[in-house]
Amino acid sequence: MMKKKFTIVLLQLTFCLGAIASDLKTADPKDIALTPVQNNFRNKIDLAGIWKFQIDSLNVGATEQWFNGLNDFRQIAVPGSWNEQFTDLRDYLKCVWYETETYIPSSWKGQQIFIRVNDATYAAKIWVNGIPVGQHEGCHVPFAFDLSSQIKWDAPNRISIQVENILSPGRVPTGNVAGASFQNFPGSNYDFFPYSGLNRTVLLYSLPAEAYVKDITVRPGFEGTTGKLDVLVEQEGSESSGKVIVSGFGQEITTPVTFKNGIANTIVEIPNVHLWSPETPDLYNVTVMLGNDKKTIDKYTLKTGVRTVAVDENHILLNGKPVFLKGFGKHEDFPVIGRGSAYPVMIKDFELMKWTGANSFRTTHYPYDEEFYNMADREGFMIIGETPGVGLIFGGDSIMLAQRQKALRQYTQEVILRDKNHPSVIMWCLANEPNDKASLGKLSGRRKTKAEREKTYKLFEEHFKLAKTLDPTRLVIYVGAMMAPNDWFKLTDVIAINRYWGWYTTQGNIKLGGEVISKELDKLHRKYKKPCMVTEFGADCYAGMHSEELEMFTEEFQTEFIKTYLDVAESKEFVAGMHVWNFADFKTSQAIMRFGGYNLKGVFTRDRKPKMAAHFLRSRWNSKSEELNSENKK
Ligand code: GCB
Repeated sequence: MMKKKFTIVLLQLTFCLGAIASDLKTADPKDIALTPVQNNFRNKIDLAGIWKFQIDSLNVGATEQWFNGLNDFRQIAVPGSWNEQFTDLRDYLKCVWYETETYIPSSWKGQQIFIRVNDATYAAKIWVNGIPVGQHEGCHVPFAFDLSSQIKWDAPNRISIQVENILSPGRVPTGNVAGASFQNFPGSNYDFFPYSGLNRTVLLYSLPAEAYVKDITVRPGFEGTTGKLDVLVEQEGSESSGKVIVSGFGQEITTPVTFKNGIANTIVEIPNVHLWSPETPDLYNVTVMLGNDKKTIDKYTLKTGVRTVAVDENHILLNGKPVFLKGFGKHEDFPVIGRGSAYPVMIKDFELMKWTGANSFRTTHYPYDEEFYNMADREGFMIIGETPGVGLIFGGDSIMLAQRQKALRQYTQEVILRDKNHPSVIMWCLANEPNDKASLGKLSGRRKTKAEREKTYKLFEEHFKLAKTLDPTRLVIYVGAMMAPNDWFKLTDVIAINRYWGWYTTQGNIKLGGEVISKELDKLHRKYKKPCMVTEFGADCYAGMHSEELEMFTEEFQTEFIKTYLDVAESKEFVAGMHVWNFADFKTSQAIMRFGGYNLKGVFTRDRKPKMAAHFLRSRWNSKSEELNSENKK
């Protein structure tokens, strides 16, 4: 009897596991190309609010069919990181389940219904009404699935999302790397807290069933006073005709297009074009309509700008003229919210960046909520858009290495698909401080042989080739620290380095730090003949700590450190940008170097109060002499 019961349970379990493994589709990056919008042809519902939440530390939820309803749940706010909302879950990174219910308006009947999760860090699986929908791996990038066949009409629909953020050497960013130089708890091999869960909103949206615009790629350029927008449209369906309408500044230019195999391409000329720049962040509407004069099937409008980006030996050129990038590396990080989207904080950050006189930032160390890019487009900020490629180690176990390579390829595709039409994004950063060590266990161990180094170079080169193929219009960089050979800079458009001479090395000696960075920049430029940027430099500062003589951790030291680096940059024509690390103090895993579990290199505190360095930057970046200096460099 016992044996029979056991066999039945086993069969049920096998069936259940089988169903889960085979029925969860993997997300198709192509489905995230266009941000869901509301218009006459498309609908969307934002599922932000209070959801049910249950931890599943033994990972039994799928076999016990928690997708049929959570029984022992607490409440959680979405968006938001679970680590900040619960007193007992700060360091918990294993499996959890989220659940919510929603009606789908009957007016959506006959349309294709999708779900879009804007960030589930790190891996997620979705069920709707207990039916498996799909899965995605990777943090801070959206994914979407077609739910049309799983939903119920005239009844609530249960949406169940399982998420886990287990740190692993095979994931990107990497975690729990044995023998890594960075030893902390939780074991992130990166210097920001591994905030987990549904950090951004979840949307339901509908698309016309007959055919819909799946992707629009706008590549801008200009000749003289005429703008040229190369517009590529991809549709899902077999509609043969459509039009592209470009409008703005009193003009409306309509171009009919014909689709062949679902693709249409046209070049729209804009006379007397308004170019996008930090001083004039002028945006055009690009509307794509599917259908003919009698019937419109779908319509999608995006905002974009006309501008070009290039480099010469010394400068980054925006619209053919040198620009100097003044700004910060940042984080999406705030008390209680963790890495969750919080638009008041975002607006405040833009206000504070403008207050300092900054004109750019890098989305360290992952792509941010899409609203950051919309804001930057409108406010005239130049963005270095970064993938989550942090802690990339080009060594160790070959299976893990292959997993990391795969993850970076996927991220590059997802990030470019999502953000390619933003004029504010002038550069892609594929990786922050990749590491070329031979093995994971002995990170400071033996150097690679020449053959091994050549192999790694090829692996890294693949990512640059992919980025340039997907987007030939932007600059592509990686940000180098000491752990990678300099010849990787052969791959980049701009030499970008993170340096802390005077802080982690030559500790406390800012003057010496300044001399070292100066010589290093000269050497790099002499060798590679490319414009250079210091994409990170800074010192931790405990707000309110002071000293008469310069002393580490004080406001005076941080200010002097930043000033010294800016002075060095100002003396060199080929330095095209300086990004202070960091805009604001932020949460990290616990480590001896992270007082209270914070990186204190912010020029603002975590709650956005200015330190002395923020006031210094404000006077420096807004001063006439600074403007003259930037002018002279041109
Ligand atoms: C770096 C990393 C950044 C760290 C920073 C620091 O080079 O890119 O993630 O937070 O140094 O403060 O140590």
